[in-house]
Amino acid sequence: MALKGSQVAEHADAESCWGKAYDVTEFLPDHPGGQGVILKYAGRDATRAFDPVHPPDTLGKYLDASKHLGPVDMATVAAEAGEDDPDEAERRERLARRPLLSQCYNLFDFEAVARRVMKRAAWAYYSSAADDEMTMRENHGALHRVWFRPRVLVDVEKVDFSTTMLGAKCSAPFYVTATALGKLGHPEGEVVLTRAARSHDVIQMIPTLASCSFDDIVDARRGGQVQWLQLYVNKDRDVTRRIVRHAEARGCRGLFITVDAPQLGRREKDMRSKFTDGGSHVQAGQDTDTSQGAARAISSFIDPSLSWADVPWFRSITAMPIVLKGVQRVEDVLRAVDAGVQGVVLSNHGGRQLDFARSGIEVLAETMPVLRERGLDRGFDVFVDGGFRRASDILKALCLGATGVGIGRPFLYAMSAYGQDGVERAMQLLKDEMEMNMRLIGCASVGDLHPGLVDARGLFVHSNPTPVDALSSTVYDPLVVPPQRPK
Ligand code: 173
Repeated sequence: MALKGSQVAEHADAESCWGKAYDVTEFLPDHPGGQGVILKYAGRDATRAFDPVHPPDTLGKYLDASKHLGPVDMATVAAEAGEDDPDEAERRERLARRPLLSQCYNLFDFEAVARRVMKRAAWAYYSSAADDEMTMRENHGALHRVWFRPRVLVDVEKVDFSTTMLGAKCSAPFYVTATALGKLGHPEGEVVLTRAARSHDVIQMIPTLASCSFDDIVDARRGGQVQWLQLYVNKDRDVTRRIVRHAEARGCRGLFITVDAPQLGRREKDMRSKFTDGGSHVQAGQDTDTSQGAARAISSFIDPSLSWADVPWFRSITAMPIVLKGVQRVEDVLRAVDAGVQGVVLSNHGGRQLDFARSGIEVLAETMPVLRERGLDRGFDVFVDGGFRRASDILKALCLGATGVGIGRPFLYAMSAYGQDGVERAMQLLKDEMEMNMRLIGCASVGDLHPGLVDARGLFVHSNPTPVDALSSTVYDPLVVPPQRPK
């Protein structure tokens, strides 16, 4: 039952527990995600479906003010679409019966729980990666090719793994890296990560495409808590300048410019889950392209013409340290040094962009000897992310010369499954592992870690690149030898 403008107007003095009504009739054909998904929610409360996948200013920006009909009494609105859905009822049952938080002992446990309790489309969005997902798997697999060469008989009674990143002190050598659309996993979104990061004195990188507004995420900060901004560069440089200056004015202590996403990768799990979304059949037979999904639609502002020539401009508009996020070869690290930025993140975007991009840990092992040889390794921060799940993984990167390690999906999974408590436990588990492993390696502080403590020779050998479950093997029709002729 659609809400009438006149009905809404009667309640113009309503307060906070009231929702808002919009007339999107004329906008329907222009919706980048297709009409079907809007029609599915017509006359119902669409807040929970809308919020996670639309930046907070979307309605203000794309829907004329005359279509903002005003507040509406939620008690008179039909239930959310999906509440009568048996799959959803089963999911809620699984959520209610999920393991106790105390039964999660490592970051993989959160992933396993999240997979069972998250909404299907949200899980598909977070977990998916580009093409055959080779790089996503390689990210973690590569860490299995680095082994320790521990020292013994070192006094490790006291272990200190606090460190400094871009000049800011933090309690551990990992940070919460930027990931988009936090409300897909938790109704409160990224501020949950902010609160957990605060209680652990861990740095948080705020994503451009957060579900919460930038100011909400900054407002959730307390005391001297450190935040950085991850930036997708807008084609409209005035918009970009405004975002950067605002972040600086609000106290962000680093600007991480994403350089690995001139176009968003194709993540097929994500695309398929959108395609089978209940609303999509409304468009059956029409030529509307829903396969792009929300992520591609909301990323259309990203400037694919961004180049090295733009770096001086960024340096001119901000005093924040600038870090290029998504660098994938030593030649480009050297270029970044020349360009006068303060660091790089060796990253392939969690395997979500170029499939067969090498792991960050491999690029790190390629990079650091060159930087050291040229005396460029001091005062230039080299971060790495992708596939890190254990403190031992993080320690391997630190031994090879990384300043810090970004953790993305695992904190999203912990948040999706258990909220703030989950993220805090995930951070604590990493710290517990860190303390133990530092002792066992024979290092009392981060400054004691060095390349001699690892054997990384296997890192560059991609000897078994095809997983047994690869699509190519699933669809492969084996060759056959000629059969015997019948009698
Ligand atoms: O990896 C991503 O999904 C990502 O960076 C992104 C980019 C644009 C919109 C949504 C997500």
